[in-house]
Amino acid sequence: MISEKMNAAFNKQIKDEMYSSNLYLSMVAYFEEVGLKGFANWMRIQVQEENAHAMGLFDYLIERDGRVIVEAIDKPEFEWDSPLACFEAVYKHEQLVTSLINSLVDVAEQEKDRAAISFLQWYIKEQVEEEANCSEICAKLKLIGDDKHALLLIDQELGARTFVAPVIG
Ligand code: OFO
Repeated sequence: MISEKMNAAFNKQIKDEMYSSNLYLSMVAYFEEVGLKGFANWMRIQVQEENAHAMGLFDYLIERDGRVIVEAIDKPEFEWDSPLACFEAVYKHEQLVTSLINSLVDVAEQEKDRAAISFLQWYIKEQVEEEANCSEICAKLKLIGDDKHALLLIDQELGARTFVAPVIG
């Protein structure tokens, strides 16, 4: 069993992960529109990762005899001035998600839900990786400035990213 408060907090996080998925899907469309297929590929994989994060919480809630309520998701942004502006938005968003995961752990601690605290450790570690990945790409984009040739090299590099289904929990 899971407490009502914990159940509601999990449902909110499922919604927030699905928002992340939609935000990155919107970024796929942006990168496709500007002809950066490698960046678009990186974002497509990010969409799959966010779906996996949401489903990890979804399945966990069911396993704990909770009740999943699928909530409406806000419309994400869809326009950015440059690849750097887009990745800065990703970085900012992932920092927000880190704070949301921390708040979810706070609820688990208040509820003395040891099982949820243990399960959520995976998400805490994942956020470190999520922030590091986009911060690294932001740094590269800042470094190259207006160099289009270097941008295409980064595009090629990001085009090689493949999806590896995460083992959550
Ligand atoms: Fe689910 O980690 Fe990004 O948002």
